[in-house]
Amino acid sequence: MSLRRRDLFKTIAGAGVMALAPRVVHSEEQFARATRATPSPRIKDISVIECQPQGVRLTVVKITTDQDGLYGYGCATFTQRADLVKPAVEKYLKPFLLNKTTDRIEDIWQSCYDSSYWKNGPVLNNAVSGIDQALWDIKGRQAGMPVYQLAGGKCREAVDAYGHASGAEFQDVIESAKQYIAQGFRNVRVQVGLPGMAGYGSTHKGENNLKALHDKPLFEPAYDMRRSLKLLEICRTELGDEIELLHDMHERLTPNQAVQFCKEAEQYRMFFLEDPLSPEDLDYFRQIRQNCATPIAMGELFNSPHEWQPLIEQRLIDYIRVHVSQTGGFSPARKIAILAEQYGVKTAWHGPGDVSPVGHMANITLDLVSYNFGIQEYAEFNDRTKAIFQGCPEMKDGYLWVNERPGWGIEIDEKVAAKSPFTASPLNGGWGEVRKRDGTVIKQ
Ligand code: GCO
Ligand code: MG
Repeated sequence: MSLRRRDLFKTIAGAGVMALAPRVVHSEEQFARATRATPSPRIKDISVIECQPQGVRLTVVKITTDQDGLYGYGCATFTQRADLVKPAVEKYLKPFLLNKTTDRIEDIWQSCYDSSYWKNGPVLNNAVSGIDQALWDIKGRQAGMPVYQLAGGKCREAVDAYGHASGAEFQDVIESAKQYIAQGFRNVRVQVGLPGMAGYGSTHKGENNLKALHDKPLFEPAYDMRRSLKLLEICRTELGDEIELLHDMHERLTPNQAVQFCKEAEQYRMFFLEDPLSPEDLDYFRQIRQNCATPIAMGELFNSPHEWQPLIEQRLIDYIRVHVSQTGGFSPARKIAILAEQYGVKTAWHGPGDVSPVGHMANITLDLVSYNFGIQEYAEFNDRTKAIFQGCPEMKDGYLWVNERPGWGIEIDEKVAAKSPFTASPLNGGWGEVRKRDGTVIKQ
């Protein structure tokens, strides 16, 4: 037996791989038989499952292999442009991948990412994410292990999460927060409505005195800034010191207002302030840092390494919170987590309703295996979602628990999914515009 061959033989027989091929290999002959008996699975089909059980469009990619009953699911949800992700998968990635082995996840990720020449856009990244996560699901199913085991195992028992407290008036937000606290949550994101305006995270149907020069949804950033700061003051007083407060600024203020907001908010000792700036204004993070120590979370709109790398490496943020499928899936997100760990930055993956339960399981897997986990955003699954995606992560006392079944642990009932198709909407699931009173369109 040659040296190389002997080393390989030892590896196959080693404890780590035993779980993948639960056969004890004693001789070269047995080795040959074992490897013959377990050929690499090959990609036989790639399909796209679309559904809308909870108001937002969800997209999941399914990879079927040539091995009986071996398949996997990956989240590819980009709800505002959902109809574009499906052809990106079916017309481009599917012909590129058919008959390739499912064994080589990293190689497939790199070659898919590169195959469009132009890259790092939301549609293509989501399509690649669907493939990447489906391959991790398949590998977990082959191993008979949840994906968190393949990524090194748990750093913690369960995942500390935050709920979305909201309301039209300050007291409504306090009541909503108290409901989360009563369920065991230690962390709440608080958002208050703006009378007669289209604020983010909360609605308020009331009137205001502003005369708008248009009939579109209205928003005035300066007013939002003052009302949201008041909310934080009230929450800190009424919810007490033991509760962690979070707030999503949703890139709605001007860069200078964002600096003011973060500076003023410092006194309320928040868990974090989220997305104070838009990706176009990243250089202003330095000004925020120079003015205050409010913890900053950023990144759900990021698609490219050129966006997250400098912020992490220059320690300009405290939490990186990308939308995992927007960055291309579990594989790149794991690399982001590891990069961030080196710089003392924690994770807070984007986890709203427009992430499928498969994607939430990928988030929770990253939360469990990353030492530098910070917090997880939590969105409740309704019964229709749970009927489609069997095995959704469970929430208990403010902690999210991973499903312990192999892969992501989720089975999709496609017949039930077909009963919740994308609903017709004038903008086809896209967002409309929000404008200041003079008619200027603003970021939302
Ligand atoms: C959040 C987000 C979401 C996004 C939504 C866009 O932090 O939860 O900002 O609510 O607005 O995911 O589709
Ligand atoms: Mg957000």
